[in-house]
This record gives sequence, structure tokens and C-alpha cells, in this order.
Amino acid sequence: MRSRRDFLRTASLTGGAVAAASVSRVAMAALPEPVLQTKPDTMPPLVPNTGRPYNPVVTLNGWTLPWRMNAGVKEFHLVAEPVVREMAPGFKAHLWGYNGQSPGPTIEVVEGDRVRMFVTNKLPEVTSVHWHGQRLPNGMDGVTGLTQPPIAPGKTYVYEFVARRPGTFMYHPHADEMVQMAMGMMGLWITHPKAKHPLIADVDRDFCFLLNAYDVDPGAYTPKIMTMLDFNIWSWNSRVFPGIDSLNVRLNDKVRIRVGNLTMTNHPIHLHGHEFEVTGTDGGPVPKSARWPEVTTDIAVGQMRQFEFLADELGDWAFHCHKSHHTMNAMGHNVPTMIGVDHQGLAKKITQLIPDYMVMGERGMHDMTEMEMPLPDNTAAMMTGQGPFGSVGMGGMFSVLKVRKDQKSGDYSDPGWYKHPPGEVAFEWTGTLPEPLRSDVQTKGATATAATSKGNIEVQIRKPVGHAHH
Ligand SMILES: [Cu+2]
Repeated sequence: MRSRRDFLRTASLTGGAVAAASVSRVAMAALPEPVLQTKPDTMPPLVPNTGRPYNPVVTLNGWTLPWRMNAGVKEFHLVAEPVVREMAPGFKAHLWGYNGQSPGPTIEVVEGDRVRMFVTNKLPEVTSVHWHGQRLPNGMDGVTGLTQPPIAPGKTYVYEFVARRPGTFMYHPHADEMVQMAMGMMGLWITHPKAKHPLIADVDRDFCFLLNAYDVDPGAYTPKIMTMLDFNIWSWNSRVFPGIDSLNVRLNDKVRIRVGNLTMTNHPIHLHGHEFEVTGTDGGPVPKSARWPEVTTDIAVGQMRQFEFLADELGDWAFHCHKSHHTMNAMGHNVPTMIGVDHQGLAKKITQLIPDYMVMGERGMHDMTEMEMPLPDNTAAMMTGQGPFGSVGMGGMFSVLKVRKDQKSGDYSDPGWYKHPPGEVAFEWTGTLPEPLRSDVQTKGATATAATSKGNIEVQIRKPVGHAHH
């Protein structure tokens, strides 16, 4: 247990010394000890040892908050506080979150549970927690000013309600939302059914994560909080590829994935190699008559989708947001070390010496994935990630579903890359090629660049800076 002096010291660092002084020792002692997690690894499912049994979820690069039973009530302790989140190896962000991480821990309860949430505010400003999607008494809904006073820095509030319906939910502040969500304050809430439910299938693997977005300048640590739409870090549970763990399953597992969107734009989430059905939203399970097969489901702002499929195709299947600029990280070429490099003229001179010299972007952008670009100390490469065949050329909202015959039930560890059977990998054709038949239309100017080039127009690697139309 931390001493009162420690608590005061932390509080004064965050500007809450006055409020902290009014937290009584008795009140603190009565709280469940807060559990912290600082590792960004995917934690194994937390199998319940008290309360009603259920099949736990696995939070991608996250964890489930342990609870204590107190006279039949499930008590959790959330601590809203500044955290350091490793978003990918070599890239750390200074965020706000809960219990040492952003997103906060996943809360797992069972339909009918009475739940008591202690929320301690160690932020430098007021906060509250809204329990998105829950049926609850109005005064427990967590809307600052509307249903409760703000939780001042250093104060602890108590929320108590019965988890009335099973489903996939989330929690986030309803106080200074634009800043607090831009800083990473959010978490998942799963209410498991108390008995066999006609619309909720038993599954072998149950994954969950939140979509979030940040605006962090390459080399900086803290997101820009005034950003409304122009985010540059597109993350799952505040991780970006190649920092997002793969989803590792056994062949013929029934798999459920639950995704919530707390970014400021929609994300069409796409799975390769399988069809899935959306089986639930934050409104509850979807009636069977309203389900259809999909390979992409769009998740709008503030929505949750849970979808299910049979993992019956072996391999390493890409799983990603289908907005291609959401599978990239911050633009490395905007960093100061690259600004001022004038390719025009320079390229002309160089091509006189080296005819093959490539201006970046002239032949597409894939080459950038293998280019050794000078990057500032704290950032993730724009498009990266090594696969068995070279660079995957991705960042941001991208992961891999790994389906294996020998992945043991309950084993979530990474089995490594898929070993393709002979003859099952696309290969280079080295035989002769027949001359392609062309229709009589003009074939000149196949690319816009070629059509407009008078010899000195080169494609610059400038990506759009205005992202107002995501
Ligand atoms: Cu997206």
C-alpha cells in the first residue's frame, strides 16, 4: 500500500494536492487495492475463481481487471492516471489511462452481477466514467454535470449497478471528452450471459479490442489534444502494427471478436480468408434472422460490433482496417531531418550519373518500407513489419489471424509464420509471355505522371496533410 505522503506527492505533481488532502485514510483503506499493469503484452484470459463462472475474453495487448467479492458485490477499483504506453517497440506515448495502461483494463462480469466500481482520479483535471451501453440507474451513468458532480483530482467516486443485460460494452470519461479520449482514456466492458443464451454462442476463442487514434508528432511523446479529425496514429488498444499481437487460434475453432470504436471516424474492419457474421452490437445480440455473411464490417464512431466465424482455413490471414491510410503510422517524411531535401533538380543531377536513381514515391511507396529513413528517436516506422516474404509494408490498424492445426486449446502464444504446403504460394512466372491483345484506344499516358511530365515533374512523397475527410 502506498503511503499517504506518496499519494500526496503524486497528487501534487498532477496539480491535485488540495483535493488529495481531503481523502481520508479510512476511505482509502476501505477500497479494494488497485491492481496495476504496465506490460503491453496480451495477457492470458483471467479465469474467474469467485462469482458465477464464465468463459473469459482475451484483450489484444491488454488485460482484465481482477475484482474482489464483498458480501455478494463484485468490487473493482479503477485509477484514472497518466501512463506511459509502448505503442510499438521503440515508440512510447505519454497518455492518460487507467491502472497503468491505455486503454484501461477490460471489466468482465456476468449478467445479474451487482457491480461496485471505485474510480480514483489521479489526473490533473476532473473526470467521470460513463458505462457505455449499460442499463443502469440514471445517476450512475457518469455524465459530468448532468448526472453527477465532476470527480475532482484526488477524489474517489463509487458507481454501483446491476449488469442487467449480456453484451459487449465500453467505458470512457464524460468530462472533457475530446481531451480525455484523445489522451487514451477508455476501456472494454464484457457482460457474459448467466446461462445458455439462444443468441449467444459458445466459442473457443473470444478476442476484444478498442479502436483508438492519436495525433503524435514523430519524435514527440504526448498526443496533441486539440486535434479534432487530423489524427496520425491509428491504433488497436493503443498499439500499432507491428506492435499489435496476432490472434492465434486452432483450426476449426469458433472465434468471436469484439471491437469498439472510440476514434473520431469509422473503420471498415476486414478479415481475410473467412466470412463472419455480426452477432451483436452494444445494443445486444443480433436476432439470427438479421445476420448475414460479411468479410468487412464498418464500425462507426461510438459503436461496438461483435462478429463470429469458424476458423477453418489454415494460414496467416491479414486482419485490418480497410482504410489504407489507417494501416500506416505517422509520416516519417514530415520529420525535420527530411524537410528541406529538394529532390527536384537533385534527382536530375543524380540521374545523369546513376540512371536508375529513384525519387521516393516515383514508383509507388512500397520501396519506402525497406528504405532506411532517418527517424527521430521516438516514433514507429510509417509502413513496416517483417513477414516471411519481406516487408509487410503496413502500420497502424493491422494484425494477423494465425490458424494452426496444432495450436492447443487455451494456448494464445504466437506459433510463428505459417509454413505453406508445396505449390500453395503465388510464384514468379518465368516462361514466355504471349503479346497481350490491346483494344484500339490510346495507350499512352498510362499514369497521370507520365501524361503530364515534361521531364521535370516528379512525384513527391507528400501525403495529404489535411485529413478532414476520413
Ligand atoms: Cu480505420
